[in-house]
Amino acid sequence: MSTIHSEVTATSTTTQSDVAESRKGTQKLEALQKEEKWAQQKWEDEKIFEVDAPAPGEPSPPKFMGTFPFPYMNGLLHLGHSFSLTKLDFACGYERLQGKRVLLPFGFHVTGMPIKACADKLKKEIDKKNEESVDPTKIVKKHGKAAAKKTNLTYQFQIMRSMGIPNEEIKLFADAKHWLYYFPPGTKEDLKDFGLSVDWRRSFFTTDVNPYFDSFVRWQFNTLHKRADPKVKYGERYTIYSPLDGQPCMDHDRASGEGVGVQEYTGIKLQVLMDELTGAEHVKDVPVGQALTTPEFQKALAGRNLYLVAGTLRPETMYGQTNCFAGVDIAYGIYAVNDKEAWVCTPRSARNMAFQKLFGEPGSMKKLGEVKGIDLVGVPLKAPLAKYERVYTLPMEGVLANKGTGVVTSVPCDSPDDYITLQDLKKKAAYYNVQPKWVEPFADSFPSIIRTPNYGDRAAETAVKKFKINSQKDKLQLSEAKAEVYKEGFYQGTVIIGNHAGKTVQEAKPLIRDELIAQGLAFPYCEPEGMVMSRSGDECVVTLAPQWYIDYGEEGWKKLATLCLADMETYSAETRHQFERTLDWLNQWACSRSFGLGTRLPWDPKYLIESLSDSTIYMAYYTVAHMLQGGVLDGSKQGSGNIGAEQMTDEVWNDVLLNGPVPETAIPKATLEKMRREFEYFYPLDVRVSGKDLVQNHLTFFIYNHTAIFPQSKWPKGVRVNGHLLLNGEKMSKSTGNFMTIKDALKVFGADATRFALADAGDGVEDANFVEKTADDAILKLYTEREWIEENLAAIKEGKLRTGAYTWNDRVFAAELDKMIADTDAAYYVVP
Ligand code: A2H
Repeated sequence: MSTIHSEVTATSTTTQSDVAESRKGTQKLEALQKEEKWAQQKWEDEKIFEVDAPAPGEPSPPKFMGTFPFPYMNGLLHLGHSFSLTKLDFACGYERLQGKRVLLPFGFHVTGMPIKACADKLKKEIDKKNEESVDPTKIVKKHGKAAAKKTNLTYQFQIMRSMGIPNEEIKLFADAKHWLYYFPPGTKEDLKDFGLSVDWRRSFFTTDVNPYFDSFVRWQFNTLHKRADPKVKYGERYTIYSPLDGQPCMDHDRASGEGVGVQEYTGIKLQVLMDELTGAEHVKDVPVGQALTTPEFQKALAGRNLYLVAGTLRPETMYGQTNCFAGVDIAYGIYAVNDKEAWVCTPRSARNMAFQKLFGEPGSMKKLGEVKGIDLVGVPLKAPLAKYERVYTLPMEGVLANKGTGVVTSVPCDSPDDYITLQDLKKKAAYYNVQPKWVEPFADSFPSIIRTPNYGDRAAETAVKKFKINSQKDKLQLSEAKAEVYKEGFYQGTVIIGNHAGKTVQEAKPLIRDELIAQGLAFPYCEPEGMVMSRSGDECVVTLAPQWYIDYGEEGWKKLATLCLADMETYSAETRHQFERTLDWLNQWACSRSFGLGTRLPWDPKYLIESLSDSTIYMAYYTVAHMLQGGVLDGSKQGSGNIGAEQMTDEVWNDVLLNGPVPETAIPKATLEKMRREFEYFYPLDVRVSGKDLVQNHLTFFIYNHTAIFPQSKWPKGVRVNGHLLLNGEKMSKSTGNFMTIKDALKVFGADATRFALADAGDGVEDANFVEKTADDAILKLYTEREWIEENLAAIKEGKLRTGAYTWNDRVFAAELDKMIADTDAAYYVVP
């Protein structure tokens, strides 16, 4: 790092003048930091960022309220947070200069699993340490770093240490509550040092540890639930789930796979023609499916019908099946479904099926045997809806073990992959002992299923020719062809075969799927769209579980959200598009959990409300927080309203935030009126500033919930999102060491120079870049500026400066300032 700070720790090879130079550098930094402290103290003493709504009869200036999504407090804030924060803080500064009364409140989020999971992990490590009497760091030494890395094993103890927590304090973090009293106050101090213009009286942290915030979230959920058209409902839903944690694994609970949703397949059951495996005419030249005919396996199978189950996204094409593909190297399991059926699929997909209750009790599975893909080649099958009496299992190179069931049913008419593989097999029949009679009768004479305007009735074949695909090895062209054919078929295709001939693909697809399922020829199968790992190190599955969910995506509600978005300032067209896309696909969201920290569901208190759901309208809480909680984050002291948390009933919240009927309460009327005034004055929220990755969940939830709870006049007015922050042109990452916390930056550059470099880092939704050299240069420039100001102040004092009418130069200078002001206005009042 080429920072002034690190230069001070010069090595012996540095010359005297270097040392002097760098010391001078630190002196400058220290002088600036001293002044920052002085100014920050003055702001605090004079309470300049503490603002209230005007009292009745007082003049009412225009207001501005801006917020930043309260950060999750399992560690310190980094430069990326501070980057988004400056966007908000600068805007607030600008609005203050416009004469507005500006509110910038700041809260801390501790809801959810991660803190609890880390605390529990630490507790386990400490218990183990006591047992084994070894230091946790020695465990790594003992088992080796490589082994630890391989198993993705990082000790919580080490993580705590890397966050700068002294060894002797680490054990305290085995209690989840300790985190709440460590990171939020520490972060508050860092942000004060950063010079953030916050009204700290209104700060709080979440969960039922804070009884005031808890009452607010309970009111919010009751409001969503107790209404003619409830927004919170109960029912079985597909959801990403961690078997190890025994509960849904939402975005915030994931070590990887944030934003990964549920992929819904149709599982097609291709029945193994067991009687034909031995001796039948078409398999007699080569042994086929021997693993399936052993006495041991037959005994385990106990007369069950055996099926290869294929995952497909195109159930409407099943009329065109010509064969089934397996990956030769894939290890398949054979699982009992009940006492009549057994299925062949990958163990990973079986685990998903088990949690979707396809094998009986959730999570239960009975494995009857194993078979390698190569041993399935040639196995004859009965494929539902296919025109052939029997089709064969063939080898395919591109079958992935970690997608679907690892079994692919082949439709050469509409799948370029299937078409080209079949052609390849036709050319080199000896491949894996594939017999020509398993391929030839199918490779060219397959039926047409779907008519398309641009690709005809054999879309896959047309695309393979168009993209000049010669074999399965032309992966790039194949993936292009696949995308084209899929689009063409789905949006413009018409089914030309079977019961639904004449219908569009979009109409026919769900009908054919439902029929296949009703006839027992197929089943719904889901899995995560990509790998999702929980923070407890478990590979997640999709489960079907009864749960409380928020009914996002419901048509009427979606309309309101769309209306809200239409009136919102998004500061860039790209952000608006991202919101529109999210509104398109976002639907039901599981909001109840059984593990972690948070507020309990008021009507079903065995559940906690998950972390993205208790944080959608809390900006309204800021408007009255200071009257409830006496400046303490956990609400353990009463605030200026002298109100007990138990007095904050739903009726009182209704009165304060929704102008509801007068509640029966001991809270004085004047106090309620003052709270209402605070809310009415500062709400709606003018801008929410955040990183762009929150559009797809939090920020869209924020829109939805505002429209469900508040009248239109209180809907949010703006969201501004920014890109990620690079550090010196590289991605910030703890593991590579290219990482900086706000605390570090303040030590190395001080607040002002850090803010200069952040201001210079970028403005749009693309990635921004924090350059340390810019911060270093800012230190020098600020110092020079300070010297110049001091000199001139002294000169004024001594009467050395010219007075009188402006000269031409003065006028040029004044005009330059005016231009800058006009430019600033133009930049803040964005014209879309
Ligand atoms: B589709 P997505 Cl007609 N490895 O079904 C490789 N491919 C696999 C697979 C695996 N483990 N599991 C499923 N698939 C294929 C029919 C079909 C499909 C037609 C046209 C296009 C098409 C007949 N094959 O898929 O990556 C299956 O082939 C193109 C989208 O999850 C499944 O649907 O999008 C599709 O890939 C799922 O791929």
